[in-house]
Amino acid sequence: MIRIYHAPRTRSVRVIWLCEELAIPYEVVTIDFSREYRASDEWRAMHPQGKVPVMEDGDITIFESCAMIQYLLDRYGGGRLQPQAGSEAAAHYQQWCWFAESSFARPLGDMIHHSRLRPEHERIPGVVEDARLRAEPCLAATDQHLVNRNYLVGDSFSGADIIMAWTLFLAKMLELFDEESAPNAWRYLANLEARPAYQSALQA
Ligand SMILES: N[C@@H](CCC(=O)N[C@@H](CS)C(=O)NCC(=O)O)C(=O)O
Repeated sequence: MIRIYHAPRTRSVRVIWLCEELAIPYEVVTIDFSREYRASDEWRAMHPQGKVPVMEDGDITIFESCAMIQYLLDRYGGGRLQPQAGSEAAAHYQQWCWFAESSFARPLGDMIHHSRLRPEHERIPGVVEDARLRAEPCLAATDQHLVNRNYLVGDSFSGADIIMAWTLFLAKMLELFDEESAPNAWRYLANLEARPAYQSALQA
């Protein structure tokens, strides 16, 4: 059984969402997202940075949400929700997966740390402004790519959209864009958020 260590409104939603899309059984273990618990030896043994999510499948334990997405697609997807390995579409699929988490989500994480997660005395206001400037070109590139498109790659929904949706969710939460400033990203996110599998994942 796949076990997903989860905290509401975190990247574990990506993993639950994918399990729902693929209709594969999984179990959710909701963890205490407090700083104290995440710094505990118990949780550090699960995740080296004390973050969420973590996933187990039998003897396999994985941290990093995008690795979980790729593992689940490769192991249980049966060719669904990702292009054929080695194809041109797969190159773009990989590009958008990595862009969404390693380039776009990174400054958003800095903003969240220095405006919400850290205690006041550890926050550096300049980091928030710098991160906003780093996030803006990522948002613009995403919005531009989505002109006349419903999905990142080709005409079909894929794992890349699950990854990007959560990044855009964070950007929206941080009020980095709205319907006027990035209309294509806004429409794209609204369409993805309407998917029943996403709605189920939000209830976890
Ligand atoms: N690249 C990691 C990022 C994990 C991450 O930043 N998780 C957030 C919740 S969505 C977290 O645990 N934040 C707490 C912290 O950074 O201390 C992944 O995709 O799993």
